[in-house]
Amino acid sequence: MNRMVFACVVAMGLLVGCAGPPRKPHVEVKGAWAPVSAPSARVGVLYAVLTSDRDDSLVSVRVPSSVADHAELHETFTEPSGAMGMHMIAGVALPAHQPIAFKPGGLHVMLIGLTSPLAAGDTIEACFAFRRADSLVVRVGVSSR
Ligand SMILES: [Cu+2]
Repeated sequence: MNRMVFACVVAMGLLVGCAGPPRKPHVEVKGAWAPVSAPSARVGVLYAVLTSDRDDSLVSVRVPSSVADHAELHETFTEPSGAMGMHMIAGVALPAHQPIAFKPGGLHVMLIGLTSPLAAGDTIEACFAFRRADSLVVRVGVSSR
């Protein structure tokens, strides 16, 4: 009898140990790059492909004030007239295991108020913040690709 009680206590201890808080998603950011900006440009742009292993969303991207005043999440759209425009969005859904591409003509991170032009070979450290996953600091290379 005593032995059974002991066994149950141990089993419960193991269960509690396994329960813990639910695991956070992990987001992978690949191929981050920024095009070289024109000498007079006051805005720049960042691209990357984000893949989360659980449902999550990107809520913001921050860059050092030495690079730009701030960064915004933008989406490009085509008006019925065929003209292209873009607007700021509050966040980007990252469904589990689905790569979400930030690319020319689509989603992008807009750098507003560049302190100096983005030159080939520069590296920007951008902080990607998510609804659930831990924030990630991503090294973004500037290239003319
Ligand atoms: Cu934009």
